[in-house]
Amino acid sequence: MEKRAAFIMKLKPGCEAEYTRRHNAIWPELKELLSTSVYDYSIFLHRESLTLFAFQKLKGDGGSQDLGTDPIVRRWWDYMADLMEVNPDNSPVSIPLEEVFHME
Ligand code: RM4
Repeated sequence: MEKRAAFIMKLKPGCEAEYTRRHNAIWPELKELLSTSVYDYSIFLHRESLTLFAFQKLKGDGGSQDLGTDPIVRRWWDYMADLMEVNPDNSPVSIPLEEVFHME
């Protein structure tokens, strides 16, 4: 059975354009690493609340937010920390969501 995950993150005010710009130029090495764990990965923005909604399908048990031990992800999180609400270690505050409906 296909595994899916979704979570929300928070953008800082005035950072919308830069967040999109940096993601449009995502590092190839990060994309390659993410692809080992997830696919069909999208992040949507709710502008009014600056809430980022992330959806991804899982190749195994973990998702993108479980890759924090990898130096590439650490470097990316440090790079993005000025744009987002983050934890003390610069990982983005990520709130997992519960799937309540799915239709193939
Ligand atoms: C997000 C956040 C996530 C990462 C994506 C690519 O802003 O840093 O952890 O998987 O970018």
